[in-house]
Amino acid sequence: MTLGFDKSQHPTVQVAAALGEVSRRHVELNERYGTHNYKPLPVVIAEGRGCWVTDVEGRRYLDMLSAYSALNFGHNHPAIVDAVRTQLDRVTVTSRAFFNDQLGPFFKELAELTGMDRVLPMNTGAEAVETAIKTARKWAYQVKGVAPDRARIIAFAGNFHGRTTTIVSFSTDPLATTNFGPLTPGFDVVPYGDLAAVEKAVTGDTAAVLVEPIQGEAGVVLPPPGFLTGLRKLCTDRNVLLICDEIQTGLGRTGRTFAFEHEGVRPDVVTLGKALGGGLIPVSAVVGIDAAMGVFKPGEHGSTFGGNPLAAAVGRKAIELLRTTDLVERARSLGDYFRGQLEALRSPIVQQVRGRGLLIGVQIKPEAGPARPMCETLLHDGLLCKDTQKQVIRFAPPLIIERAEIDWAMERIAVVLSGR
Ligand code: IF1
Repeated sequence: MTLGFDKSQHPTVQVAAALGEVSRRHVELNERYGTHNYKPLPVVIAEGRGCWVTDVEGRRYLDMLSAYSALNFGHNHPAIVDAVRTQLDRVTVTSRAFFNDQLGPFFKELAELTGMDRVLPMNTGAEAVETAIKTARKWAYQVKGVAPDRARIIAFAGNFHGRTTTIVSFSTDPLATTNFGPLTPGFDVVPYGDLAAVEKAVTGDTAAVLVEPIQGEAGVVLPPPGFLTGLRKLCTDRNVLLICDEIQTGLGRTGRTFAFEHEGVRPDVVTLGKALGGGLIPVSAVVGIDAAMGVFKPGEHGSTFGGNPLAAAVGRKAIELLRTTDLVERARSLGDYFRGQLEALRSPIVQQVRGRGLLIGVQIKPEAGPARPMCETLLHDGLLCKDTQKQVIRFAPPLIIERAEIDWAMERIAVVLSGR
């Protein structure tokens, strides 16, 4: 499969030039005026609708990344756009100094969707995780009786929970931590999936265990069966909060409304984000049991935009879509189909196909080289996906994807994974 240009000699700008003059100009602006904290694939997106996006040259691509699960409902879902348009004509930001007429219903509908008692609304995923950390610490001091400033939280190697200085303090990725010190103390990191290690790490000062039910950035890594169940029992027995970070796995992505449902586990606290904003605006939240969320008193935590009426209206529509359509079931059945198709390739360069629902990682054998050039080839063939951990191609299309679109993608994926 020739790409029509020898990308090995060119940085992103020249690669974009091969895609078109308008693309090149946009990439140049990014290169010149933007910080280089990303190395995007060379495509300049101008429009999106459903599972498809169009670049500045007018070329169409099937989006199989979904902005890392922010686009579970696809680009510009009509029902969500309508909800935004309606709210735009009413009021968008009020601050929490006052009540607004969207937030109470949003609280109720999100608490019921998650089976939790209370909601603390924020904007980004990292803000939700930071809020969950503060919740756990406050609960440890006020409820569990941990001595001041002694609370500890257990996290897992390979975790990704956001990019603030406190969150990267417990990252095991040197890219995330190097030169961002001094790091925040109070975290114990143990191997993902290792219950015995968690048991050993728990002390009287442990406030919480923070876990991704499936590790996304680590390369779509599933824990051993029963891991969440074991964590639940351990946390209950040792009076430790179980916090599930469902920012990427939640809201239908893995074929259940929340990934913790695969084991029938009920966490104490859940962080949500990404698709909660319907693919239009940043909406996140911490949802939890009264014992945890009840620790906050007025003035102890907040956010200018957290809980704004526009965000609440979008969140309500996202919840309504999850409840009234077959999106979650589609994620399960089409995810099983897609993973089955990938496994049926019996590709000589694939080490493993992993995932649940429409969160899929294809691990490429080291001898076949890194995954990025394969993503670039797929881009050239009209399919957007992204590599992670160098050797994994992540496929996470919007949950509205059709089987025929998966088949269309499989024709292109089969060529790239043929190893020829
Ligand atoms: C980027 C990764 C995925 C998350 C979980 C919290 C957050 C995320 C489980 C923070 C965010 C995003 C961040 C985005 C790329 C993407 C990502 F590659 F960075 F790791 F999905 F795997 N918890 N994940 O996955 O949410 O503050 O970003 O709203 O940084 O480029 P956020």
